Amino acid sequence: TSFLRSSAGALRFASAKKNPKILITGGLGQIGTDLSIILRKKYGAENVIVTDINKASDSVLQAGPFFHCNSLESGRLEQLVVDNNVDWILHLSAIMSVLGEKIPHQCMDLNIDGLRIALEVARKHNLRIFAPSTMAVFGADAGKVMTKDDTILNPTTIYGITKVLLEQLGAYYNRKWGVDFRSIRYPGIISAATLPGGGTTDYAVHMYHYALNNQTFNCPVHANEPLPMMYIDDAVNGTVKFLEADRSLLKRCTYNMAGFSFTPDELHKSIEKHTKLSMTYEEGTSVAQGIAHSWPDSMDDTNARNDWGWKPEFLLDDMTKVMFDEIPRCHP
Ligand code: AKB
Repeated sequence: TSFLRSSAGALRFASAKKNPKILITGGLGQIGTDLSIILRKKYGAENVIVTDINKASDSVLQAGPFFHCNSLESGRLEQLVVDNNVDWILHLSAIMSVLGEKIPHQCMDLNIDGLRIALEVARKHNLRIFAPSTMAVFGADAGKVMTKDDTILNPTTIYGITKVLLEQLGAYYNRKWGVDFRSIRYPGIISAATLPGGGTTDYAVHMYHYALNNQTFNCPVHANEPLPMMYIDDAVNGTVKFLEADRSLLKRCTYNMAGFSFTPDELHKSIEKHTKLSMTYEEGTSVAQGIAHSWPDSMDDTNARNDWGWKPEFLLDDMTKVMFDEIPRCHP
């Protein structure tokens, strides 16, 4: 039981409200698609508002409230928050690593200005705000193996730089104004429902699709380059656990969250336990390979496990099995 001060200055009784009202930006993306499903199951469809700059499909429109929202339009986000009496913002819209290197200015606009707008709305209206970080905050000098929460953050990509800023700015809003800012450093996320766009770790999702379509995959990442990865069910279940954790349990705003690590060659072998996949590898150092090599091989998530009970369930072969069931179901 606690008292929160609303934007109008009135005291409201926080525990009286059973289900939080949640607004997701970038809700049609890889994390938002699956996260909104599980949050709607828990809290009711009407309590989870999905927003995105892209047009929603008929099935999305039928699943619950959807609003068009460009995260760079501050008035729009604030209006949606006020009109719908929102308690939590999950600010997911962002441009990822490989795309960010192609369009760095748009990456800075969306990842920095979009975040600043969302944090201001959270501050003004006393909201809990979650915004994802990533292993891309680490550079080659962070320590490759079991990279810790607290280490040197010298990212090489503009995406990684914007995410270091996200972590720092969120922590500042928390210190200065008591904003309940929370963030997770995700590894590469593998999912069936949507194709990720513009990331270094996208290669792994593409391998499943190429295997199912009987096509040869030309991998941009070297066969023996390990990267931390995670199956989407672990990512969204862990995220919900983190969002629901009592703030008093959290000893930091941002946590590493790890699943398992693999190389393209190890994923190839896991896929070939089910079906043949013909593969070639790009010659030399592609943009994705350069980025992948600057990231950790594995991440230490002891703090997330100890502070709020994070525990992944999927290993590589479990994930491969589910992906081969889920991709045909999601894309008939
Ligand atoms: C990317 O590859 O850019 C993302 C990430 C690890 O943040 N999937």
